[in-house]
Order: sequence, then structure tokens, then C-alpha cells
Amino acid sequence: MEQHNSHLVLGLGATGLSVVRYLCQQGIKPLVMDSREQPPGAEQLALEFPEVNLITGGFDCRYLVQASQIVVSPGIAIDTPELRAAIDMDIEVIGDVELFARAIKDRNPCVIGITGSNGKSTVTTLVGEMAKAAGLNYAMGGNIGIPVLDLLQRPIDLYILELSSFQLETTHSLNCISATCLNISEDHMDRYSDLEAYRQAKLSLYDQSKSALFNREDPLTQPNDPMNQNSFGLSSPINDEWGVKDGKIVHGTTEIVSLQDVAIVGSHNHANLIAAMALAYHAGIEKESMIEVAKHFTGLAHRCELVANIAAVSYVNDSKATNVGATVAALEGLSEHLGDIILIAGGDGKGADFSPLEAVLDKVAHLITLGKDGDEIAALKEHSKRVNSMADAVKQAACLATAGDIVLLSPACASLDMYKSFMARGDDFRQQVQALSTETIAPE
Ligand code: UMA
Ligand code: ADP
Repeated sequence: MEQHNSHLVLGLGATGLSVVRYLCQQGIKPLVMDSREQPPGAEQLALEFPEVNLITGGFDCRYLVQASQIVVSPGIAIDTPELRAAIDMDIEVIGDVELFARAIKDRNPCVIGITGSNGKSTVTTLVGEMAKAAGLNYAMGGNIGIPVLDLLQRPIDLYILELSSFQLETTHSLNCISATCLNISEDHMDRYSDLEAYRQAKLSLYDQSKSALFNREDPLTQPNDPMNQNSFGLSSPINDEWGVKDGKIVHGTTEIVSLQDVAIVGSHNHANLIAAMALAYHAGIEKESMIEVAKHFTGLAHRCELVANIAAVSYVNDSKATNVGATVAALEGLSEHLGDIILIAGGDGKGADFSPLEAVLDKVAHLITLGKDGDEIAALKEHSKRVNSMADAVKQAACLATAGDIVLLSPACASLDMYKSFMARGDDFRQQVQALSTETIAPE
């Protein structure tokens, strides 16, 4: 294999490794750098590609300024000074999704693209389930967990991609059949100058799609270009829009399914389901497959997931609520519930403005906070309790709850100040809840 130190791969997480794998398959041996002393992919790199050099603990500018192409991981800000210097010198800086786009550029459009602040994984999975029900040869990937380049290992007819704003910043030529931006609310404000900069990163997906599907109940998702757009929403549709009429999901005047028969709960999830149907429609998926999924798909783990019912108190794990918008949606979605809501929130707020939480905190009887930015959230409600661990949070919540109440973990924050991932945080919540039930039944 030729030595191509002019191809740089920045970041050696899941993405970096997939990029090295892809470049090596193309006969290109890149140089890899990661600002961490011990990047997670280091061992795997040494095992799979012992011939590829790795520089850790920083980005060495001497190599950056000589590169012909830099493939950057989404966890690295494009405004990192070393990268900015390379961009200013007109060195090409792209992401793994752009490499993927170029690899499939000669094919007919075969990608469905999904972005937005919340609901991406749910919608991506829903479209995947619809493709499966329709018997299509499909693959799901992107921000949902599998790096897109790894999807190229086998022949696939339809790619369903969850795309983050970070990935979209370095993607320019994805040729989607259909793409959506589900909603826009503040997230990742530690990486953007303001909401508009974050929004434009997301909306850039529409420019890379034959058709754009926006959320007519969220004006921030409206495409800049009025051509080839359609909308979804919970309101009654006009023309061939997707929406709800007389309690039924409809496409224009075509009835798809009654909301009574839909398995997933919460109005935000109904909006997700409608968006997924609209995207699936563009991929040629028939109504029957949409209906089958609508009737059976109950949602993903860690997203408003009921983990236990102990002494008639429901314990709900919404650990994936890593921003304010998701927690607002959870509280609004549960507001029909008759008992009290005891909310556990807090973590790493990523520079967010928490004030939109204030109004929905009226729906919360008791607020318990933890984590790095727990105090900021606690300040929004009188008599809130501050704790240092999930075990304490769950114990305090269990003491406050009475029959018919809900204990909801919906942090409005990332988990990384206390956990490896939002999954680890949700698992801890589940374990602490299970420990409660053991304590409840254990003899004195
Ligand atoms: N990092 C460094 N130095 C480096 C490279 C990375 O400190 O040189 C840090 C980053 O700041 C980040 C962490 O390492 O905190 C991981 O970054 P990464 O780019 O190596 O991440 P990957 O392991 O490649 O995973 C990425 C996505 N992660 C991010 O965008 C941070 C994964 O989304 C995605 O599933 C994966 O690619 C495959 O496409 C995760 C995520 O948290 C789930 N995404 C954010 C979100 O959903 O809010 C955007
Ligand atoms: P993402 O992949 O965009 O993070 P998920 O489907 O994993 O989205 O859901 C993340 C969080 O957002 C969960 O807490 C979930 O309850 C909430 N959520 C899901 N769909 C929506 C929506 N349409 N609007 C607001 N919040 C949502």
C-alpha cells in the first residue's frame, strides 16, 4: 500500500477507525491524529492496521498544513485553531459522510437523511422498520451508532442515515431521495455561536436532497428553498401534506391508520411516526408496511421508556433527553397524566439556556437535580432537592412519590460529566429503581 501522509484522519473514535478502514481499502495509507493521549480506537488500529501511524495528544500543525485532504471526526470542532489554519490554506476538510456520499455518487439516489434536534434515532429506526416490513435490502447508520462508511461493506439498496449537525458541517454532496429536519431547539451551544448557526448546519441537508420534508409546526425547520418541499405535522393536512384528521394519520386525503391503533405513545412520537411515513413513502414503501410498523413499534430504550412500576408508581427512563427541548417534550407528553410527576434532571448542559424549562416545571410536583449543571436547573423551581448520585435521586424520588405518580428521569443535559454515555446513565437509573423493588420486598 502506498504511504499517503497527505491524507490525514483526525479523531480515532468509531468514525476515525471507519475512515482508516475505508481509505486503506482504497489503497491509501493515511496518518491519524487524535488530541487525546489514549484515543479509544488506538488498540484496534494497531491490531487491524499496524502499518498506519498514529500521533496522539494533539494535532501537529506541520502535518496539517501539508495535507491534501483532512477527514475530521464529528467530535472535533471545525473551529479548532489547527483545523481553521488548514481551511484558511484551502486544504480540503471533510467528514466521513462526505466520503460516503462520494462513494455512492454514481448511483441513483438511495439515501434517506434524517436530522433535527430531537427524535432522529426514533425516526431513523421507524423508517428502518418500515423498510424491513417492505422486504427492502436496507441499512441504518450515521449518528445512530454505525459509521456510514462501514455500511459500504455489503451491497445495499436503501441507506437510512441519522445525521448530526456536526456531521452535516462537513458534508456537501449527499444525494438523498428525501430528507427531513424534524425540529430545532437549542443543543450543542458549546459548539455554535448561536441557534441560527446550529440551524443552518442542520438545514444544509435539504440542499442535498431531491425532496425536503419539514415540520409545519416548527417554522425553524422550513427549507430556505421553496422548491420540492412537503410538510408533516399533527394538524390537518392541506393538499398532499402528511398530518392528522379526525383522529387518523392521513396523507392528503388518503387515510393511513387511526391514532388509536398506533403503539408508540406521546404526541411528539406521533409526529415522529408521521415524519417516518412521509420519508418511507418517498422510498416507495407501501402503506401496508407503514401500518404494520405503526401498530407494533413501541419506541426505543432510554426514550420515555417505562422501566418499572413499583407500588403503583411508574418509573420512566428518558435518559436520552440530553437537551432542554427533549425534556420539554417529555413533560408536555406526560401532562395528561393524573398523578404527580417527580422529575430527576441535570448533567452537562453544554452551554444551554435552561429558561424554556421554567414553564413546563409547573407540571412537576418535585424536582430533584444532580450533575455539573444541576444547580442551574434547581434554581428554576422552589424547594428543589440537590443530590450527588443517581442512587440518592431515585431514593428521594421514591420517598416523595405516592400511588399513581410518575418518577421521570429526563435530564435536559448530556451525561458525560457523570457517565460514559446516556445509555450508562439510563442503565444506572434502571438499576437503582430495581434496587428499590428489592428493598421493598426484602424482609426487615
Ligand atoms: N475527541 C477528542 N479529540 C479528538 C477526537 C475526539 O477529544 O481528537 C472527543 C470528542 O470531543 C468527543 C469524543 O471524543 O467528545 C468522541 O468524538 P468522535 O468524533 O471520536 O466520536 P465517534 O466515536 O467517532 O462517534 C461519532 C459520533 N459522536 C459525536 O459526534 C460526538 C456518534 O454520535 C456517532 O454515533 C458515531 O460518530 C458514528 O457516526 C454520538 C453523539 O453523541 C451518539 N452524537 C451527538 C449527539 O447525538 O448529540 C452529535
Ligand atoms: P435524537 O436521536 O435526535 O437524540 P431520539 O429519538 O433518540 O432523538 O430521542 C431523544 C430524546 O428526545 C428523548 O428524550 C425523546 O423522548 C425526545 N424526543 C423524541 N422525539 C421528539 C420530538 N419529536 N420532539 C421533542 N423531543 C423528542
